Amino acid sequence: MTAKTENIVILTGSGVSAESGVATFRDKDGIWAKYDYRDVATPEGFAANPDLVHSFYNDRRRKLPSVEPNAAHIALAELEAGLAARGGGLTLVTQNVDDLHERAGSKNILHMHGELGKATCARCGAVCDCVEDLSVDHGCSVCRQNGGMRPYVVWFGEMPRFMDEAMDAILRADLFVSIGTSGSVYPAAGFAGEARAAGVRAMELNLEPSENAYVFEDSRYGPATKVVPDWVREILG
Ligand code: BJW
Repeated sequence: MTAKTENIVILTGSGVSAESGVATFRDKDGIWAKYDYRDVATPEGFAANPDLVHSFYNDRRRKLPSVEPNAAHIALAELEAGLAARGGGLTLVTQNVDDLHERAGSKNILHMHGELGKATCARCGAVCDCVEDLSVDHGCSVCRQNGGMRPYVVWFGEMPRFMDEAMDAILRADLFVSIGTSGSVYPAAGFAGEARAAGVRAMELNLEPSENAYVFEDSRYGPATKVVPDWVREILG
């Protein structure tokens, strides 16, 4: 792409963290091959069996400190700094609940599906940092009630976070780039179409064509640790 690319919005999915050892969802060995999403990623599943849901997220939270950002996360942080240095900007909208973008140095991040490192109280709405295991006995440090704490993640049927901020950034962008996501979960999967409808160029970087590959004007296929740094070098020159 040769046209001006000073303001970029990037949407990332679990594929960007795959080479760090974080599981994707719909790949052959992905999370949904081991768990039924209705049991662990819906409000109904949580109401039916909160112990199972806490255990599912506790396991994933415990693994976080042992995984490291990879070359793709690092390249995206360098891109943000490089664009800022020449007067542009980058908004990183991530569906991922891990903290690898932060640890790589990205600053302007919107976690639209929440964060594993946080918990929220269903009774008072407080959001707090969470490094330890959660359980049904956990108390809220704000309202002091027990039993309402849940992972700060967005389950199916719940409204993703930062939608207004994400859409505003997309409509102001020169380029929208989707990285490491299958394009099967909405509203994130609809961002590329929204970008195109607003005249914003859209491209995807993924291991293979995503479900909405037809929407993108440009694409690079391969492992994120290869295609993302290569593309960032092109943009930053
Ligand atoms: C690599 C790689 C490497 C591998 N390098 N690439 C019918 C039609 C349309 C929509 C709906 C519908 N029925 C229901 C809906 C809405 C629903 C939805 O989209 N469902 C679809 C499944 C059909 N969406 C919702 O419910 C959302 N909310 C919503 O719509 O609110 C509005 C509303 C509310 C109330 C009433 C009415 C409307 C909420 C969605 C929440 C998603 N939550 C999850 C789990 C929670 C967080 C967690 O536990 O981590 O978020 S599901 C899971 O999927 C997770 C992910 O963020 C999300 C996306 O997955 P992702 O990241 O794309 O992973 P994969 O595995 O799918 O893909 C990985 C990709 O990487 C692949 O392409 C690989 O090739 C690639 N890859 N290795 C580069 N090395």
